[in-house]
Formats: sequence, structure tokens, C-alpha cells
Amino acid sequence: MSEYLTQQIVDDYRRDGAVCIRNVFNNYWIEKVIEGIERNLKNPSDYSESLSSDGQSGAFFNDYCNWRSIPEFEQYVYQSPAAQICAALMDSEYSVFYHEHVLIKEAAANQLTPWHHDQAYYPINGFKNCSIWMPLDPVPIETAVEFAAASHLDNKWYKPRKFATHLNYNINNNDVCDKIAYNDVPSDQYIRDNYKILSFDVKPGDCIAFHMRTLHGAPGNLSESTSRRVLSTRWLGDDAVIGARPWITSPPTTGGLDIGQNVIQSKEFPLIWTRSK
Ligand SMILES: O=C(O)CCC(=O)C(=O)O
Repeated sequence: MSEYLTQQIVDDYRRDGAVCIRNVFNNYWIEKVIEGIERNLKNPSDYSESLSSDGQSGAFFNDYCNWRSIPEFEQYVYQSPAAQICAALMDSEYSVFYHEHVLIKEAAANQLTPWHHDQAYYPINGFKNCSIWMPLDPVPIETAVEFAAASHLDNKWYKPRKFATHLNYNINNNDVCDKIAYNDVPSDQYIRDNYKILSFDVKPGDCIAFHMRTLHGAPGNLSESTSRRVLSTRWLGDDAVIGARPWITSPPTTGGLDIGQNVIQSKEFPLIWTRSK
């Protein structure tokens, strides 16, 4: 068990697929990640997008897979408590780092994050995985990410949706597809009628850990004055292998591995923490 967790937190994660962990990251990590986000904003990658529904209200900025060129993020990956926390939540011998994702909703950004789950975006199969959603600003409950509790246990996969249009990814190669049936993400109404919705008001230092198969979505940023800056890091456990998807995945890399190979074999996805350490 990690020093940052209680058995209750671990049980909640496994049952609900999302849990809030309070006061995990000290000021050192909060400031470090803010510096990394500022560096990312000054030099966004080709993956970045800045979404604004009317071009006037605040934007929803997204970028990812930049940790190797942002020293603050690299340090967070290797040295922050995130890897250790994830190994315990995943019940894995180790934590492999997959990638980071910056999600900033500027003040009054009215772009929703559509309901989705993450694993179908990735060419990753296996059940031991975890994202650590770390806010760098206070996020009140009305702006908080919402999670459909226990949806990770439904044994269902959902087609990925573009954040810009909320449309499904285009299917471009059914031949290579694993024998997984991909469903349309259910409507907002269906999710609210059929699942307990979990959301957490959080402040810098807290984080939300969630499973990559948990359905989640978020409203726009209702604050007129405060951004909602977030670093989400993606972690994989000892059963994670490369899977085949019928669309171009995000990120569009298998780390140089073939279908079925364990992610630990890729240099692109570093092993950060092991139980024996
Ligand atoms: O921050 C958000 O609005 C959504 C976060 C998300 O989808 C993720 O981290 O996977």
C-alpha cells in the first residue's frame, strides 16, 4: 500500500473507477507542474488544439505527449508520487508511464468535455491502468469532471469522440480490429438515469484517479475569472499490452511494439516504479 492511500481509497477506486485523493501533491509539485504548463503553452505541439465554440469566450486548450521536451513534466513523471499511487490502485507490480495530457479551460470557456472513456482512444488492452487528473486551480463542483460510477466494470467499450465536434472517430481499418465490440457513448440522459454520478470539488494538491474505462465528461468552465488548468498523466500496469483499434489512435503510437506485446517492452513507455524498489 502506498503511503498516500488508505484501503478505503483503493476500494473506492476499484469499485467506482474514480476516486479523489486529497493533499497528495505538495507546493513543490504544484509549482513544478504550473511551470511545465506555462512552457507547454509557449511552445504547443502539433497535437495541440484550442477549442472555442464561438471564438469569443475562453478556449479549451489541449495538448499531449510533450513530457520528454518539458523538463518539469519529466521530473514529475519520474519523481512525483503519481507512479507509486497508480501501482497500488492498479494492483500492479509496477507502473509504466504512458503519456501526459494538458487540459486547460480558460475562464468562461464554454466547451464541454463530451462523455467518453479513454481506453478506446489508446492502442492499449488490459485492465490495470490509471489516470491521475491533477488540478492546478481550485475546481468547484459546478465545473468538476463527472464520472459514471462503476462504468469501468460494465465490460463495454465505447467509440472515441473528438473533443472538437463530439463526433465518433472514423473507422478506417476494421480488418486489424481486436474482437471488441465498440458502442456509441450513451446519451447524457441515459448516463444520468443509469449510473451514480461522482464528482469532486478539488483544489491544487488534490487529484482524481480514474480508470481508463470509466465514462467521464465535464461542463465548461463557469468561472469568469479563473482558468481550470489540469495535468492528466496516464499510467499502465503489468497486464497492459498493445491492442488493435479500427481507427487512428490518440496518441498515434504503439511504442514500436506489435499487437499483443507488453508495454513494458517499449522504450517509449518507461518503467517508473516497481514494488521491489
Ligand atoms: O479535464 C477534462 O475536462 C476531461 C479530462 C479527461 O477527459 C481526461 O483526463 O481523460
